[in-house]
Amino acid sequence: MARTGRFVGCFVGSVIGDALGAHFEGSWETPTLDVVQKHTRHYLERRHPQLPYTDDTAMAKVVAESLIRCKDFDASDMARRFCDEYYGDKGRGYGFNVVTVFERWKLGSAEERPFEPAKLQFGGEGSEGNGAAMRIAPIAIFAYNDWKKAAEIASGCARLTHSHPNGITGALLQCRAVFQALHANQDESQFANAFIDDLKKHVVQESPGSVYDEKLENARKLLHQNAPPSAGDVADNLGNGVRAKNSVVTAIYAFLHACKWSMNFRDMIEFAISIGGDTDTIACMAGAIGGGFWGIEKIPKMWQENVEAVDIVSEMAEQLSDMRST
Ligand code: R7I
Ligand code: MG
Ligand code: MG
Repeated sequence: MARTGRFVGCFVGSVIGDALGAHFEGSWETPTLDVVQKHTRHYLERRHPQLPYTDDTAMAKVVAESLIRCKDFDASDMARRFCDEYYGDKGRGYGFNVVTVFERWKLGSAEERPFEPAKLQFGGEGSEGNGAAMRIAPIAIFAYNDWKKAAEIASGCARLTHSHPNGITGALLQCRAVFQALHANQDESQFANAFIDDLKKHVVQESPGSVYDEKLENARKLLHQNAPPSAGDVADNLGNGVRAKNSVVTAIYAFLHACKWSMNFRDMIEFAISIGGDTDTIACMAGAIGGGFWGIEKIPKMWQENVEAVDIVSEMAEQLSDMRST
């Protein structure tokens, strides 16, 4: 498959996961797969008014715009753009606390001290929300041929809003998962172990004592089961919450689960949403990995038609990948 199809699939996959998953985000009751499919398949039948994306995509678009304009990571530029995006379009369902970072930037620190507001979050501990991980896809596309560069940008971009180590490592894990998916051999259907080993080698070993080691081992155990675990088992073992430690490995698992059990992009997104909790973000992150692996051709056309901004992010993915191609 042409590599462009993977880049476009990656960004589009993340937006589709976000928009389809948003309907169930934070539902009191976890939706059953049947209930999820009633929602998602409605958007496969015919054209509808487009489903809106949420903050996950709003922020990823900003990351892409800033990289395209600056041709590299520029913390002040990205902070200013996050701030402008939020104040221009507040109703996208942003995390409760990240808004404080935007407020402080607006008071004047975006240009001079872009990293300072994030350090004040949660009494100085920094946020460990999944907001840095959910917006990582454009970085993996931009630096797809250079992991060191991808990790450097992912870490800088994360620290703008999430200074807690779990927030940053979560973003790096998701970045490495997307990076791997963009490079993976399509014929490899049995690669779960190698995929997890790679994440440990490139990300977790760099952050000793991180909670992610245990999470990845839990994911490995689930993947070794003889029958597919239920979405409820996945939520119990890996989490489904808004903190990065409770959702990043969950999304990575959803992708590996789909590979192991011969599911396609559609099935993976529906399974990811049925895990419940932070459904837009888990499906968004799984969508970026799966979309990067299977490519745009394998993402249902009607979902592409029925989700907002798919055309915009497709164009961005092409631009980002062209910038550093060798
Ligand atoms: O991480 P963030 O951008 O939120 C992203 C989530 C996604 O699900 C989006 O779809 C959207 O719905 O929001 O925003 P933050 O406000 O930094 O973090 C999100 C939430 O995580 C916070 O509001 C807290 O509930 C929780 N959280 C923490 N709670 C206690 N202590 C994050 N870090 C901490 C912490 O250190
Ligand atoms: Mg959201
Ligand atoms: Mg969410």
